[in-house]
Amino acid sequence: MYWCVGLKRGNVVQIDATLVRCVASRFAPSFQGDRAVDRSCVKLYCREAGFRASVFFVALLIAAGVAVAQEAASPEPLVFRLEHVPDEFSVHLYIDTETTEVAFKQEPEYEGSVITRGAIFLGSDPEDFIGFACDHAAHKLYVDKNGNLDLTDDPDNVYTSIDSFFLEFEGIRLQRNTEAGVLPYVLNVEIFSFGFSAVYCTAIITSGWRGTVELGGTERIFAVVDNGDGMITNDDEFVFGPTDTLEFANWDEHVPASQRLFLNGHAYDLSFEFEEEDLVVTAAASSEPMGTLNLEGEHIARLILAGSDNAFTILADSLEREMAVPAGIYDHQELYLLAEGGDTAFYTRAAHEITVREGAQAALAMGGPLRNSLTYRRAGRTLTFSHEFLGVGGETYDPVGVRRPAPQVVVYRDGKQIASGAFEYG
Ligand SMILES: [Ca+2]
Ligand SMILES: [Ca+2]
Repeated sequence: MYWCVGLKRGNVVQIDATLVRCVASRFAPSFQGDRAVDRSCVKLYCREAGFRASVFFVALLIAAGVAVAQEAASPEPLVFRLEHVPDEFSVHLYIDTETTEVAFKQEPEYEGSVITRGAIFLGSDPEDFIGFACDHAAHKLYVDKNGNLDLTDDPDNVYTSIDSFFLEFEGIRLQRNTEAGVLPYVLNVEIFSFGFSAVYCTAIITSGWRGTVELGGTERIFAVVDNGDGMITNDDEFVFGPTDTLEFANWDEHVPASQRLFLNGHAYDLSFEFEEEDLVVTAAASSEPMGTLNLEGEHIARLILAGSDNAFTILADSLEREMAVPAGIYDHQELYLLAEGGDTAFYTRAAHEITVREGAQAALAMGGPLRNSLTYRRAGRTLTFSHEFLGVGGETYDPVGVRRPAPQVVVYRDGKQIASGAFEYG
């Protein structure tokens, strides 16, 4: 005799009756296999993993027993191995050339006289920085990779600008001693000087860990970009690769990292462990105290919420007017609105504090419909117009995705056109 068992919506696997009893006794030792024969539907409770699976007994079907053991195990924590990639990302690091005194004990002989010394901060510890010195005339950057304030004792620590005019240094590889062991990071640094004194520097981290995962009911690219301390916290970033659920969103989505993720209605506790150069992510399904977020605006196609203090990072792109979310304080909001017809999207980012309490309702006063707002400023004989898209909470939106022609302004006097112009982007 054969049975059919469905342990996961939309994913039916076929087994025989012997295997049903085997699976049942494995997950619920008190389960009596014979009872299953008398009932049309039996629920198996897994005490160890805390999950519930429904077993539906239906028609005579062909056996495929091995698949069942795998399906039954799916509510176990999911484990993903993400590979280190050196140059996929672009996450800014704090860099300081003014207030942090980097007094090197030993420096190379520079070619020029204009030298910029500074600190690139990795992680959230203010003591944890990488010192560097830039010799502007030579277009060279010296990096104190081992952090001993000696710029002459680090192998492979001199970088030449990739641009003959600007100071742009790429592919700075570091082996960082972190609490999670020695980990690889790759940075790019740019230094701009205006005149003799004003110097502006940027540092981005381009390395991270990336893999394909099945989370929130969808297979997708998932990456973690760590800011250099080997600990994954909300100072870091997650990157979700594009899915086909939103046509406009054909780019990678950066969201604040967290050890708790709520992805399209699925809550996970995440833990991270570095194994050699890989990052192993464990995602355990979790049940959380929930509240309701009322979306007051319309046309919201994607919502990202995040917070500090172990808050969930929420990414939702299938939205209800009343949305169940884990209770918590969310002080980071990002919204994408999709215009009717779906060819133009609008993006906003805000930092309101929204508290969602268990069993209670909270309001998100953001979203469409958008209003056009036109303001002007007069300076002498010149009028400068500004145009903004405003949401229901007064938040401003930028158009993204398909670029439409910029709005035009035409000025008339006594019915006669005297001036016209288009808005610049930004
Ligand atoms: Ca050194
Ligand atoms: Ca970190």
